[in-house]
Amino acid sequence: MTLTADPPASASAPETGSHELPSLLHHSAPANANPRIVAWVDRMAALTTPDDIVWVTGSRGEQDELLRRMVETGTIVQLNPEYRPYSFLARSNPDDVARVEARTFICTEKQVDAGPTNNWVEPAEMRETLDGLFTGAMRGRTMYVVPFSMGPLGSPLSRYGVQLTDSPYVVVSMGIMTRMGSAALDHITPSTEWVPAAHTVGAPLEPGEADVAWPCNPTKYVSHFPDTREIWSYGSAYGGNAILAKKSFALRIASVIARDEGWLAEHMLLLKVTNPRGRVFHVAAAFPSACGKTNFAMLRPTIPGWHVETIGDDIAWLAPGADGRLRAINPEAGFFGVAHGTGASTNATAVETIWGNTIFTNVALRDDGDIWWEGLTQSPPDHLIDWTGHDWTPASGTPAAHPNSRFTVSAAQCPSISDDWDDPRGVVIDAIIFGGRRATNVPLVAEARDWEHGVFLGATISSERTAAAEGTLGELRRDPFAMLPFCGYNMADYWAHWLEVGAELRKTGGVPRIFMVNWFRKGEDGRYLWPGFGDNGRVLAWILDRVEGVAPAVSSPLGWLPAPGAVDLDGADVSESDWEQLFAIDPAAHLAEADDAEKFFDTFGTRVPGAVRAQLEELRQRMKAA
Ligand code: GTP
Ligand code: SPV
Ligand code: MN
Repeated sequence: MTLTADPPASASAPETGSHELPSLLHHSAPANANPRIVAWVDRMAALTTPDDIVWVTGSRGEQDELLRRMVETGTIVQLNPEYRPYSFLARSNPDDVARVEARTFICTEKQVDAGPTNNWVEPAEMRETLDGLFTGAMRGRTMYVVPFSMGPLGSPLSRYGVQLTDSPYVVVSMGIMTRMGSAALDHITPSTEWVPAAHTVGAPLEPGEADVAWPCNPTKYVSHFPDTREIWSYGSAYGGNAILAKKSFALRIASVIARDEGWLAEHMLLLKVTNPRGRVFHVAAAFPSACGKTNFAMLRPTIPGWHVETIGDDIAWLAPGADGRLRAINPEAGFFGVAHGTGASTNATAVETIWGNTIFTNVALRDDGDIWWEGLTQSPPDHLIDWTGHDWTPASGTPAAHPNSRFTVSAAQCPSISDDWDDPRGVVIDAIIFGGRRATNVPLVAEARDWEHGVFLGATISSERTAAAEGTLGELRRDPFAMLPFCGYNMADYWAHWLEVGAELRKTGGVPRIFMVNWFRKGEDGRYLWPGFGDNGRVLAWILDRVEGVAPAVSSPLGWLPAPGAVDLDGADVSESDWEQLFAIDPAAHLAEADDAEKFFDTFGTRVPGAVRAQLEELRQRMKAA
């Protein structure tokens, strides 16, 4: 394992001798702290000039104190403990409500290494910009030093990082989402690789200036330096923009580490399934943001005999194990789940998970001090305080909760959490599923013909844009492997890497089967053709019966489809004609999609692997023959 190069002294210059550190800042590091972390913290403190530095331990007392102070400053309100014990509501600045993809950058030396799907700025230029923005950015605030582990502490699959932040909200969120604090710091020995992640809300305070509830800056940068494995984030305190362990580290930087080391860092949920015969399977599934990963990870199958347990809901790290099989861990320790639309009929497990000890962001506040959002219950309360802090009634005509409102809660609190969810060896993956949100063309389920075809299916996912990121809702866009906003390098190289990992696994017979699903196909009347949610267990059952070799399938131009009667629809509210429409293939529409996929591939030029191009040609041939 290689060592991380010393992070630069400031964004732009390898050394910063010019800033004098107040002496109090020199002495705040724990005695056992890695000297390179201490040196980096000192340099960043000299750049950002906070009033104070706190090394976060992760203790309960520390969390209490942070929450208490945030209540005092109005950043959060405590919910009624009778209904929602030890839980809080944060209302963000209305201009800071989702990931900012247009402000997310991959700064490689050469633009082609970031690829056409990433925003790119030359590293030296980005360092100069960030250096300017970070100068004095923490004035009047506390800089928190947040050591964290992604993955179980001490697991060979885990990786470490240290985030600096001036947002106590982010500290508490990191405490839920990662293994954070002294225990993580203890694991970062002088020979341990660790990723520095600098974060500021970009809202320095003048002496005596009163703070606002949700400090942030209209200027935003979420910048990544894959070559030096650094993250710098400026101006936002929301979700993936600010909880840098999540998308910035565990996907964008980790995907680069994974490419170099022969594993995969993916936007995937992980679940464990026990079938009626008692056989256990583990499944990884990639769906774009707000397309049902949390729902599927917490699935309660409506068909009897099938039992699902949760391992992760957003990110999976998959690595070929010593036994030649693909093993996966959930690198996170919590869920940052979509609140809006989550209710007893769609995800009862999530509703049970958030009984208490939960931070809610941008949901509505009930008069009794509990929370509410559209979809939590069938009918809304008569009066609420909406996510912007204003009075709301059902007549208001605006959403009470923001469509990207979220809950932050520990994974261990989930009633369906699997007992192997934090197994340091990871779980063996039996099937990989790709999905998207498609009103047309894409069938409910299909099985890839082989790994190469599966990589092609992943590479050509398109999906309707959701509220998880800023942009035009519903717009159809390519979202290969659900990684469009999260791949830290050229997406075409990433496809090549997937092909290589498959070739490696094939040598040992450990290559998992690949499937694609689409819960969102609509009829001509605009209604969903598939009931979804718990009924998705019927599709999962067919997938795992395929893995076991007991489910019949028929060949189609798109791959293997369920043979008539192979999916158990007993008790499902699906008409025969809806079922037919869910699998209808219109060759002309697919040929048009193939042309669109080719245009997309062409934006990557010669980097697209030959095997992926060949799959496109084969698809065309099959569609023309259909
Ligand atoms: P990120 O956390 O943003 O990565 O998203 P996620 O994929 O975990 O999203 P989540 O599971 O929270 O999905 C949110 C949206 O998908 C909600 O609006 C759900 O109601 C909807 N959804 C989930 N499963 C289904 C389904 O089977 N059918 C339909 N129609 N909607 C679904
Ligand atoms: C996503 O957008 O895919 C999320 C939410 O999981 S965030 O952490 O904000 O990126
Ligand atoms: Mn996500």
